[in-house]
Amino acid sequence: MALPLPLKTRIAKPASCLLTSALALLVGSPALATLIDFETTPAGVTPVDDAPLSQFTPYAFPGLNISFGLDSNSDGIVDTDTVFEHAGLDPSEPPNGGFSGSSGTDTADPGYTSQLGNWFLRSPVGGSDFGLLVITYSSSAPVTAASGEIWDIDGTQQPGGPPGFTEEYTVRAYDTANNLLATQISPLGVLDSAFAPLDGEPWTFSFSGLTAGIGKITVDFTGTKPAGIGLAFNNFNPTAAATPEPSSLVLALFTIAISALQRKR
Ligand SMILES: [Ca+2]
Ligand SMILES: [Ca+2]
Ligand SMILES: [Ca+2]
Repeated sequence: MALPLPLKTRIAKPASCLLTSALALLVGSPALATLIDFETTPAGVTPVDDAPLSQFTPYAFPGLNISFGLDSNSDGIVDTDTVFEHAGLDPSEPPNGGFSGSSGTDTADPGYTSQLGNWFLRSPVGGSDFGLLVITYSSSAPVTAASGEIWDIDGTQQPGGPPGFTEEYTVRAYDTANNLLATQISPLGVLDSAFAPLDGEPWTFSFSGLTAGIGKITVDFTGTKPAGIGLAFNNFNPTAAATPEPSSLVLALFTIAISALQRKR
C-alpha cells in the first residue's frame, strides 16, 4: 500500500500561497499595533469622563505623532479640545454624553459592545455643530492609509412621520501641503425605520493607496440637523485601512484554496 504523499507536495502552489495568506491573517496584522481606541490617554492612563484630550498632546508612535482637535469655526485653525467619553450612562448625563443609541446613552447595540470599548472621543457640546474634527499627522515617512469609526449616525424622521432632519459625516484626507487627497461620505442617517441602521452602531471610513502622505484628516458634519449634533469617534488607525472581517476573509481564502485543490485532483 502506497503511503500518501506529504501534505506539502500534494498542495498546488497557488493553493499553498492562499493557505499561507489565510494563516498570516489568522495571526494578525502588524498594522493594528497603532490603533488608537481611546481606552487610554496619550500618557497611557485610563481617561476621565468628560475630560479634555488636549489638542497639543499627541498620541506618539515611532516616527509618528497624531493629535486631535476641533476647528470650531472652520477657519483652518484648531481651537477647541475634544473630550473623552465613558461608554454607558454616567452621572453627568444628560447633558454630558456622547450619543443616544437604541440600547441607551453611549451604549453600543448588541454585538458591538467590545468594539466601542469603555471609552471614545466626542465633541464637547452636543447641542450645536462642532465645526471640524481635525486629526493632524506629524510623521517621519509618508503615511497613505487610515481608518476610523463614527458612531450613531441617525436622524429625527420618525417612522411614518414627515421628513425629519438627517445626520451625515464627510471625511477628507489632505496631504501636508493641504491638497485634498480623498473624500468619503457616510450613509445618510434618517431614522425612518424603527431604529436607524447606524443607531448605536459604527460607520467605518477607510483610506488606502493615497497618492501622497497624509497631513491631516478632517471630519465634517454634513447632515441637515440644526441641533443635537454630536460626534462619537472611535478606533482610529492612523496608518492602515480597515480590513474586511478577518473571519470571513480567512474563510473565503480557505474556500478558494480548497476548491483549487479539488480542481488539481
Ligand atoms: Ca457616558
Ligand atoms: Ca460623560
Ligand atoms: Ca474605545
